[in-house]
Amino acid sequence: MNKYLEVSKPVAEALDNNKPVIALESTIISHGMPYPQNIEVAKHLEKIAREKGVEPATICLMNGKIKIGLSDSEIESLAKDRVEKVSSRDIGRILSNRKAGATTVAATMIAANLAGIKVFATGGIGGVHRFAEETFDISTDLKELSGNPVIVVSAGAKAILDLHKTLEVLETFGVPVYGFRTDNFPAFYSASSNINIETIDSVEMIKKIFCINRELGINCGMLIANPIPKKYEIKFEIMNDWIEKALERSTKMNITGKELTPFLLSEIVKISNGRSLEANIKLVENNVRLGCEIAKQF
Ligand code: PSU
Ligand code: MN
Repeated sequence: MNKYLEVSKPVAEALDNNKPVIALESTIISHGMPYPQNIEVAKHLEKIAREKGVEPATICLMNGKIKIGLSDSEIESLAKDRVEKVSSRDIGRILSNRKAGATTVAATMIAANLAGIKVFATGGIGGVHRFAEETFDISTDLKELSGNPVIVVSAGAKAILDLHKTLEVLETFGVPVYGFRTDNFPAFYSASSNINIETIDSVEMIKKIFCINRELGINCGMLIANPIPKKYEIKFEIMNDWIEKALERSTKMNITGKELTPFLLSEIVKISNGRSLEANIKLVENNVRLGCEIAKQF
């Protein structure tokens, strides 16, 4: 085990005994959702996993270590305190200054891979932002998906992004993308985007493809796009209006870099009167359920 990892007792036991484990990220707690819903959600996601017989490993940085598996009080401190959002390039700095950090999809993939965890569930990955042809804003999540053999379950990519460009970059980076029981790339709050992707019907097949890639030395991750359940979705047309308003505000306020995604998410929660938050919660729960089924295959 890498010396910077600190694996909690229940997660270490599960890994030692080949029991299924699912990785969960912490940026969604600290920056993706408002307090106090973020605490409830983080704890509820762990509960869903345990009920399915899968050990949840929520990941963050604390006291100079990459923590794999958190206690309730550690989750609370991530939700309440202002901790930094940590992507790949921030890991070394935050370990060296021993501060707390919430890991993005990118950083969580690196940590999960180091710990030997193969499946990771989140809400939506980061990707290519709208107008990236001018801003060059492309999430490191895409780069780490190409370099870490971890299966990521997500509700497609956040609708605040340019979904076409996001899929193009994933293709360039050689990342397999499959729609779970759909041939349509989900748009986070909406179940479909009218962009076609490859479909996959079973968790057995997901495992099979992942294992073949590993046997060939193709060490990329895999993106499983799992649509939000229809009854909780917000139609793309409604959503897009809210997103455009939030984007306008971000341009006016000159929000860029790592601040942009959290800013847009919280603006959309305000503009939608909390409806986007409710959809966000439902889709993450749905992703954890599917992630657990995949984790049980290993
Ligand atoms: N999905 C959510 N809420 C979030 C994020 C994803 O539902 O807060 C976070 C993830 O941690 C993702 C990050 O990795 O946003 C992407 O940030 P950026 O675009 O700066 O790479
Ligand atoms: Mn960015």
